[in-house]
Amino acid sequence: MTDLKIAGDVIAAENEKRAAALTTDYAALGEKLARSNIDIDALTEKVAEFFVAVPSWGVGTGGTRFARFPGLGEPRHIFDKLEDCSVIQQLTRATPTVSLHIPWDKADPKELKAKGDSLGLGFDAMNSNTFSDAADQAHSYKYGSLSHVDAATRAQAVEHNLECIEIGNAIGSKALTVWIGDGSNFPGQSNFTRQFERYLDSMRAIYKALPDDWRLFSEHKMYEPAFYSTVVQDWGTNYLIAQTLGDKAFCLVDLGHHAPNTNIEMIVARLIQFAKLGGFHFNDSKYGDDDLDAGSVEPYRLFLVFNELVDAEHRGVKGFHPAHMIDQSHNVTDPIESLIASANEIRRAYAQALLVDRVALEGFQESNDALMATETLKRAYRTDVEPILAEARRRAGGAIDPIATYRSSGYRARVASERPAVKGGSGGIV
Ligand SMILES: [Mn+2]
Repeated sequence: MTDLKIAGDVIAAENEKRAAALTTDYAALGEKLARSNIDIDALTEKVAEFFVAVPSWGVGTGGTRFARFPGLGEPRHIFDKLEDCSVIQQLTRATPTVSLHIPWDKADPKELKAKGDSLGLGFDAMNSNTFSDAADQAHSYKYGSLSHVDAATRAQAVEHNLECIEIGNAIGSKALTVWIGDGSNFPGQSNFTRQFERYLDSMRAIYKALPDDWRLFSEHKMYEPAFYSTVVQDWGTNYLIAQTLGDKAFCLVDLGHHAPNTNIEMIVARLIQFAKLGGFHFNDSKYGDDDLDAGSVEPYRLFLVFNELVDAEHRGVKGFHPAHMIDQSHNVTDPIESLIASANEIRRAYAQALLVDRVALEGFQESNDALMATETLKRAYRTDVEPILAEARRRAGGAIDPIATYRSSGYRARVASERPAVKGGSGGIV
């Protein structure tokens, strides 16, 4: 029996208010799509089967290096975080798994598994943390972790990743994501070649410990916390890592980890072509690694990324099953609302990409009809697919309007009374 945090009658009452309008809108859209020989129900089924993992660290209020302004009823530990994640899943039915970050979420794996089971949640990729020092660790990561000049520090960082695999194994995870903050702040501070060689050696040790049915994701990021050079700075380096390590190693693309104006959808296409796309951290950005909500600034870019994913799906690319995860920092919103909205935006981009007439597009590409090719994409993007998204949620037992339903449930006020307020002030990106 799943322990549901939002009362079923709240969802039913909220859905009741919107059911008739949804039926009308869904029928109208169905009629419109039928004129293009698209079966709306088949589309709704596909959308309903598209899932994205929620990051455990996303349900707490984030911050910047300047300050953090906590919200009400912030989760105190991983078990509170899992409850918040279950609310997102209950209302959207798009987020049945949670991605954990160790040591932040460290707890007895049996208790983690039991809590996940009770809430109807599974576990997605594990995330290691060697970009900050844990309270009791012997060697500091101030000057790096997996690529540190000191062998004992590297060994400690490798050991931590092995522990993440062990915990993940006990709770049903099948992947490890490694992102490091290693790099340098001054020209000359580090030898690029030796530093990368040390990183590869450490990653080889982690790769060796990976269970057969696991995947290892390395995540690139252009800059920050190191501001002159970063060891895994871009998709080229990331590809070299995945290629060097072996078949179970893949590249993870965090949408916010590129220079502004980078053609991310093209990077995605390249990684798919060479079978090294491991998955995504969805978010949005304007300037850098802003960790803004997915689809909030550049929804068309999100659509173009999904256009590549659906193209690969359409072509039946062998072994294509990228992991979908959200990685955002919520500074000014209720994190649960941001994650609900983001999960919906991600599904929206997927639904729009499914609407692209791929036969027509290929024809326009082959005949050099640039205008009609781009119009083909725009036609799909301009379609208001909200009735499909809402219907997918409704059919799965979720909310037609998940944010309105969340607000009327009073969940935030309830947990605010149960969870003592956290002091703000200190910086910290989560
Ligand atoms: Mn990320």
